[in-house]
Amino acid sequence: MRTIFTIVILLSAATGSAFAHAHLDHATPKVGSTVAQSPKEVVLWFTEKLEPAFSSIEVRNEQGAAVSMGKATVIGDRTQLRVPLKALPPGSYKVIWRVLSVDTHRTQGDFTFRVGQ
Ligand SMILES: [Cu+2]
Repeated sequence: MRTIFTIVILLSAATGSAFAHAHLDHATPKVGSTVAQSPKEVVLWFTEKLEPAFSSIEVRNEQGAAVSMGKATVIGDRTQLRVPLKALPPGSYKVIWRVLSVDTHRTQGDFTFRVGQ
C-alpha cells in the first residue's frame, strides 16, 4: 500500500515538472530563418515565466565573436527575453539561450538564423 502511494507521488511530480519547464515557444528572427536585413534584436518567447538574473542570450557570428549588445532583459509578462544586436553583415549567426524559470528549473538551447541570402 505504501509503495503504491509513493509511486503515485513520483509520477505526479515528474509530470508536473515536465510541464513547468521553460521551453522556447518561438523566436524573432525565427528559428532557422533567413532575414534580408540585419535584425535590431533577438526576442525569445518561453512557455514559463523567467528569473531575470539567471536568464541570458548570447548571439555569435561564424567566428564565434559576440554580436549581441549587453545583457538580455526579461520583458512583457516575464516570458520574453530580449537582447539588442550590433549591425550584422550577411552570414550565419548562432543564438544560445540559458534560462531559469520561476519554478527554479534550468533549460538551455540554441538555434541559428542567417542574414542575407
Ligand atoms: Cu520546470
